[in-house]
Amino acid sequence: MRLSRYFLPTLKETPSDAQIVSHRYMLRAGMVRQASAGIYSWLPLGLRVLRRIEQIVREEQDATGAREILMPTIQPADLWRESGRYDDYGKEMLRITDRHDRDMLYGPTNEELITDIVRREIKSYRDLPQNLYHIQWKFRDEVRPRFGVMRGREFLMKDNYSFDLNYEGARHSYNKMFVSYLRTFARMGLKAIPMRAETGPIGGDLSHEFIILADTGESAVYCHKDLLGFDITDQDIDFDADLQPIVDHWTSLYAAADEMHDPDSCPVAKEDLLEARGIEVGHIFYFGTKYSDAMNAKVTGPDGNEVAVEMGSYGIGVSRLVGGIIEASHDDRGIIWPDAVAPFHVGLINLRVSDDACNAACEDMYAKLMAAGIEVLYDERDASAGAKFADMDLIGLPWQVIVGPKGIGAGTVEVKRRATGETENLSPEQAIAKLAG
Ligand code: 5CA
Repeated sequence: MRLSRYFLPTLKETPSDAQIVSHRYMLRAGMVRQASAGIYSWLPLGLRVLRRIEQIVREEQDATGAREILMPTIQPADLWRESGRYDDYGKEMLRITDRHDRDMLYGPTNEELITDIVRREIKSYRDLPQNLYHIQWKFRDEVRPRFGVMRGREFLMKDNYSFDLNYEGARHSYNKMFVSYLRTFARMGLKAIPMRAETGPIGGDLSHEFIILADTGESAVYCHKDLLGFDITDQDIDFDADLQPIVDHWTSLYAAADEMHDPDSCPVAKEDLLEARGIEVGHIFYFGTKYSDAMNAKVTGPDGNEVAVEMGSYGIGVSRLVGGIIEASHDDRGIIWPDAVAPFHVGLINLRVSDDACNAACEDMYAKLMAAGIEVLYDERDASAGAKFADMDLIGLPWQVIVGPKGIGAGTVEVKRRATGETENLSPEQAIAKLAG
């Protein structure tokens, strides 16, 4: 992508209304613009990151055997009257009336709608288990939307719903999501801690939040320091096998929120206890028959009797993750994207667009990197070196290739790793080999 033909409205000044670093950098890097409080437009660079995150989430959901669907954003109120949540949800729910005076709402979550789909189609225990997810915009009319996309009113969520015949099946579905979440966040370059949680308005009696660590996080977390030591992506997981040992292993290392942490009964020895701050990026719930009882979602069991299906729901804050990753990975010059979610892999900087040799070297490099399947953002604007460096550091692509007249004279380009600032002078061929490797 040539920067002069891209839409990247970067800002030099720090926007005054942005309180936290991810919000400031997302505005400054031209990733999003606010449409209304807690409601954002995604500009090209931001959208690329959002899509990357979404795709990792999708791949890891699919790997568990879950099936993707797409439910609408607008839902009929009647389904929520059946579950009793139409009144319970209060002002957080955006209520809409259509031209026929029917009560509708912009979905804050989808338990009711999915239960309606399943109760119509699934009649026998033979059709269970089912595990369906979608990645769709939600709306919650938060009292105080803040921190940019981290606590928005409109936000993108992956929500998955499991349907099982009995508790054992439901527990297995829960464990699948538990393990899948560890992998999902690890693939994004994040350390995520599963923490026993309250169930809130979703209901039920078993729930874990997944917290990524960032000094600026809203929640205080206590856990065993070894929780950060595992790498689950090394393991080949069979999602049909018993996953309880993996879940037990992670939960045995204890993680609790500030409100739930009691120093006197904490099972972790003082020297092993890690006190950190984090951001909730995922939340999983087992709630049994709460919705299936209320909405009459039953199947015929093996004994011929009807039973309400056992359910769970499992959310990931896809748009929140964009901000969360920046909170976890940045410096005072800008964002440092983990490779897996970076909007482009390489930023190619042409330091002198008035110089034929620089242009020729850049064009050649650009063409070859793209031919090698590497995504490149090529800064060929007629701007100062300082402005180009500042923008490239701000938008945080993992690699920079800097091409200037001096280097070209000596037959080299400079390759810089954004995260460490380490640079190397390489021939263009060596640089391509390094970046493609
Ligand atoms: N139905 C369940 C699970 S599918 C549910 O809605 N869970 S939730 O309320 O915990 O939301 C799931 C995830 O969405 C959260 O972990 C969080 O990462 C994200 N999220 C929730 N509220 C917001 C918000 N206002 N802005 C951005 N992300 C949010």
